[in-house]
Amino acid sequence: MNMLLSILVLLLSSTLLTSSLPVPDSPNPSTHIAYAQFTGVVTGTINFREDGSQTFTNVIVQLYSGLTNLTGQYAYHIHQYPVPNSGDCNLTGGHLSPSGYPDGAPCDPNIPNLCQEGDLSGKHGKLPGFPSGQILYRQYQDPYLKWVNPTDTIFGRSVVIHYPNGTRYACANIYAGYPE
Ligand SMILES: [Cu+2]
Repeated sequence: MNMLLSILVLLLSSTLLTSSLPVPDSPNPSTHIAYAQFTGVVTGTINFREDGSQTFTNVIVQLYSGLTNLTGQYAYHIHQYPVPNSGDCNLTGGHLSPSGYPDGAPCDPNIPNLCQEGDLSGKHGKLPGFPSGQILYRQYQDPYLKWVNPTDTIFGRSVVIHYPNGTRYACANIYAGYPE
């Protein structure tokens, strides 16, 4: 019993010791975090977070409802402009493309450097329709999204999800930080 107790004390103290040590931080902790929150015909969030070495952005797509065409594939992109107060997705301009590739230019996921930066589904695949009660989850790393330069950054843009026939279906602004 005494031995058990001393083991317990040892475990506890080592836990305390471990937790009181400074946590090593990455050399360049990222402040580049953003999200788009869908609250209309589509619900869910897309989170963007640049890694500490600033070489890629980690993207997490989590949708809860709205992609109701179960046999369809939904394209989605970062568009140039934020969604206006009217909520009209048609007023968000074309795709974010600092490299200058035009909308409609082919995007081969095997040659993503030739894709528009904002063409998320071109580079990483379209989103499938899914039944209610399920969650659609996608996670990937994208080295082409930019954060700093005002003409390149994803801050202040929007994400548009297109219906399988191509029409703009849902849109949400990209804001800094995490959703509340
Ligand atoms: Cu689009």
